Amino acid sequence: MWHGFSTRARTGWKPVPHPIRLVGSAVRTFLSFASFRPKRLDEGLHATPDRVATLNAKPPISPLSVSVFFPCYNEEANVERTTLAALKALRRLSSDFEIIIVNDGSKDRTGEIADRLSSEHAEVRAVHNRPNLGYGGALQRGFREAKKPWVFYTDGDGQFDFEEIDRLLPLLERFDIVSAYRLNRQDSFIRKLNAACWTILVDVLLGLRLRDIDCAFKIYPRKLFDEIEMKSMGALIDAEVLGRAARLGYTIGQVGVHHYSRTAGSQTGANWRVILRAFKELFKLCREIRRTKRAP
Ligand SMILES: Nc1nc2c(ncn2[C@@H]2O[C@H](COP(=O)(O)OP(=O)(O)OP(=O)(O)O)[C@@H](O)[C@H]2O)c(=O)[nH]1
Ligand SMILES: [Mg+2]
Repeated sequence: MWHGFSTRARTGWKPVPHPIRLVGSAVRTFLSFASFRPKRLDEGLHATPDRVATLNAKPPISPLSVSVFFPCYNEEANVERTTLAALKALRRLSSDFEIIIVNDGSKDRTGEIADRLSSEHAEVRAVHNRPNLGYGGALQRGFREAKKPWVFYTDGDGQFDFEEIDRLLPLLERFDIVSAYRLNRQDSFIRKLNAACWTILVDVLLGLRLRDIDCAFKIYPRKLFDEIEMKSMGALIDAEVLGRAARLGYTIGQVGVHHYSRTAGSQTGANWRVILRAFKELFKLCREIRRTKRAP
């Protein structure tokens, strides 16, 4: 007779109410994943002295040389404002920067506006995915297009304040990557709850210790993108890049930044298709990352 997942069948324990059995099996699954991965990400993954030396050979933080990009899908109402805000903040911060607008196959006038901004400002470049490749495809394009030793990205819809890049920079003295978290996330309760569960799941599965994996306010060393192969075309891209980087021994610092409501354009991030695709990609990614060799 098949006993399914009954604890009693395998251990001889007394019958317990069904919900408790379910919780027990969830805890066991959690522990088996949790024990699989390293615990202290912030301290690196048992890196050898050679590896530490390579990681420490970081590009200078001052003066900062940085590529900044933002993905835009149907952001005709936001792209100009976002680009001008980026220009203002970066002119203050650095004399060596480029801004890349990644127009992800928009169906509205985003591409046209991006091209105009690019012709008006020498620091601005517009690249176009045709057709739309999804959030992951847009981020991949941005990472690949970046030419400067540091790469910063945020969203193109103006939900973050470029002036807060300042907050990330001091952490680059101690960490290889800085990934911000939203101090006052401007989303519905349900969306925040979904995001919290998603973060716990991704942290457990990928061995990360991050508060807000999907916060679109991060800075990476450019060389990371020569070392990893990115595959996610959807919302999993943030988890993929961070998970692969951690596996290679990169350390990740975190800092809070402010988050603002969307003032124009339409919301797509909470779309069911986006969420289902992220789950599917997550389980595939976990299998794949586990197969890659960890930093020695
Ligand atoms: N959803 C989505 N966004 C894309 C895509 N390609 C680029 N983007 C851009 O990625 C950024 C994040 O998407 P959003 O739809 O704002 O996602 P979100 O911030 O989670 O949700 P909102 O509350 O709608 O702002 C925006 O700047 C989009 O323009 C795509 O294919 N789908
Ligand atoms: Mg948004």
